[in-house]
Amino acid sequence: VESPANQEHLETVSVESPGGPRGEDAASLRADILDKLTYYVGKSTITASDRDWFVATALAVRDRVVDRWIASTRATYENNAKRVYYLSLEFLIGRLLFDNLNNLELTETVREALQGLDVDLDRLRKVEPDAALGNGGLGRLAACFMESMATLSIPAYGYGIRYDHGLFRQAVKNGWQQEYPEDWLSFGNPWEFERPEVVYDIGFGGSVEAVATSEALVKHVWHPAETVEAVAYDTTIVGWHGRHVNTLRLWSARATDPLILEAFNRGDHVGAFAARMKTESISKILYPSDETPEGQELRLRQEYFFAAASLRDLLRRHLKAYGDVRTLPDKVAIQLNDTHPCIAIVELMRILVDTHELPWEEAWDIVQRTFSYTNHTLLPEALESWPIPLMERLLPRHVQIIYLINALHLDAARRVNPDGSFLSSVSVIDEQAGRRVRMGHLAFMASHHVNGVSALHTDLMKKTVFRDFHTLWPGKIVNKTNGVTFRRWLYQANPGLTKLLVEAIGPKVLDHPELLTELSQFSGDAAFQDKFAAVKRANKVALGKIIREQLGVAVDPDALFDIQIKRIHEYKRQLLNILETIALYDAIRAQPMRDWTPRVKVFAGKAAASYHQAKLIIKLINDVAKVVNSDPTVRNKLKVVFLPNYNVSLAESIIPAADLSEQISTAGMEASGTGNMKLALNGALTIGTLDGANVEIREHVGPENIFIFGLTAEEVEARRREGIDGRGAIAASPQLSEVVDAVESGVFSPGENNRFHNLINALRHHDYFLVTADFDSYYATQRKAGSMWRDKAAWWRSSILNVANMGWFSSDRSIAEYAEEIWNVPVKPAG
Ligand code: GL9
Repeated sequence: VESPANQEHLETVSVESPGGPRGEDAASLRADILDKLTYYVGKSTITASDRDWFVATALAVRDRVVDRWIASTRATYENNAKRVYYLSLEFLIGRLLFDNLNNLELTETVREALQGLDVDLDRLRKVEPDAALGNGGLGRLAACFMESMATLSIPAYGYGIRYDHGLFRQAVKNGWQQEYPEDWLSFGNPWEFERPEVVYDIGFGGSVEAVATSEALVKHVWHPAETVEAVAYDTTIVGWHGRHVNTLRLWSARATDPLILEAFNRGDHVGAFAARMKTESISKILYPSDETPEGQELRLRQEYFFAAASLRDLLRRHLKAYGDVRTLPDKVAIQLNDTHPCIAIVELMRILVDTHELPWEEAWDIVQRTFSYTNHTLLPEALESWPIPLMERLLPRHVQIIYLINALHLDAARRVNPDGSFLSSVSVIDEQAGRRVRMGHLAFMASHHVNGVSALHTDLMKKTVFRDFHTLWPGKIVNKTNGVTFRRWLYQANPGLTKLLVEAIGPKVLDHPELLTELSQFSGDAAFQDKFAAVKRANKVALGKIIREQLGVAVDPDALFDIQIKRIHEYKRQLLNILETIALYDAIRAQPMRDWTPRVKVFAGKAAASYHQAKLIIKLINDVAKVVNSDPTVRNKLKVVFLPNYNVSLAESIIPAADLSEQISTAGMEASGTGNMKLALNGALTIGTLDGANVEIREHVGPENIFIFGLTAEEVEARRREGIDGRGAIAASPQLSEVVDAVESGVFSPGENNRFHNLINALRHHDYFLVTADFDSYYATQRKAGSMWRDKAAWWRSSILNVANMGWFSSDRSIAEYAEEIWNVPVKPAG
């Protein structure tokens, strides 16, 4: 087994003790993998495909998780420990093989086991489909948090939906985005355990009956017209060193059989299945975050379905252990990931009042001591509200409860604020555009803590969306700056850098990322800089290979890799970046012999299917790429690439290869960002606005190691008050004028001059995202970054100092803060 290939891997990857914590040897793992291949997959070594080997390997690895899982669950039960429930409509997990292998410290053992079978682990790694049960940052945060909660030994459960189809697959045809259905389950999912015995009936529609009880009180009984079964599927979440294992429980919708049989027996064969399809559509697809009205009813069904099933499940567990709903807040913390799961608040009230017959005040007190809510955006279109008629039709009892919650809340608000000036602003019911239920308001009043996701975002929450709530409940809003799990985003994604860090600081850095600061002493050391630069170069060569395979474009690994990877959205301003690219292209063409810094501009990201402006930005990037990449005058100085189908796995390949990280949102609009953290952690310097967590990244890495430009959030607000016409800014900037002319005259769309009319028109007359206002400042700052790149010693020093000072952005730190200040549960530090 000591093949040269094996040696190579040992050199780049191994940061673990041989055989993992249990010292298991490769031979026994190999036997197990063969066993799975034969008796589970039903294949021989001769006929097995990579996918078969992947399944066999995953099952053998999963076996090594189960004992720890059972032990963790039992310990929680025996210690009567408080449990944390993380309710989220999105978990953007990605692949799990290396998460499990690395956290169990079995990567090298499995690699060796497979080598004995002539199978390459790195090939198997690539056949695992991404579990893309999320749209972007919010869903990926939930996945990082699950891993950190397991790492810190917090007894936590994630609850969500097992979508048959995750986020769409993006193809780029002729420069345009096209969406294709994603089918991650088509070859089965070896990580999950189906739990056919864990099933709940979830009701919809029907009527509410008021029954008089003996004490002249009224009891409400909801008679749903429709029921859907929620079936549980469990996935294990392994913490670092395999010390603790938690459960991610995802619900799948199933039509109840009697209904179908009845229709079928009536002879309505097609109709029987149509009804079934409608019911089961609840867990068919992940919803895009920016959506059209048509999907509203299905979305509300998804939210209630998963919230109700999760509550039933956690209450069953609680009652079995403690026999009393009144102890719920002592033993349970429920974190609401955005407003999507917030109907759970009303459902818990319904269960406590209608089923357990608790007095209203007592029930409300339990609710308020159990729930907490995370806000992830200030964008008005993302703050959910439901039309009352829709809610009355689907959840009639819940609407009654919401009215009563609101009436009591408004009474209290009136006592604090007798002139009643902000009653309409704090009401749960929005009377502006038809009557709607504001889920954010409901979440705020029902929670003991409400948190933002970066210092700036939390501050803006207090001043904007929740200003009046903040005066009613000062102290309820707290900040919990996001973080990312270093196990995935450093140790797995960048084994070369990880190895270097371990060599420099020692293996303890893997348990204590705050020790990364010890790297600072090497930041100016030429020998260390060389090693550090060599790791980055190797990662860039690897990304270059992907770029060539995907796009047929050759890129120079010694060029500056300038990277913007995230959802395509006007506020994230990919448009600003591509306009600056055009300006640079013009400048190089005007003076081709100047000493330009060679650059590769890398873009990747998906646009919501119905978001036309975002799709047009993708087209512009691709059209610019076509012109630039085929122009011999800029050869070796500028390349532009748009990598299709951005997902967690592609991010793992791009991030370790980044030199410059684009975090250029209009200030005040990006709640936090988490890609910004992953990139800086991997040694990319940030070019960014003072937005979201960029502000805190600057504080940690130091202002001399980050390129900040543009209007601040306050200046953005002031500028918008003056008007958002961009013509003045365009006229004042010769460079921007030239860029706008080029786009308008069809340089990038020969024969179709008006292709980008909508983009240019918005810049001129309605530049809400202030692209024109920030353009010159961005262009100048890009040139500063370009000249620093040429001073290699200065660049690597800064890059090393970025890595050294990013330890604080570990999601272990975020989760430890939630545990202490919000959930009131103990943590066991990693290691
Ligand atoms: C988001 C914010 O926009 C990000 O700035 C933030 O980092 C993440 C996680 O807190 O949450 N809120 C939000 O709705 N999305 C975010 O990324 N959008 C998607 O996930 C698509």
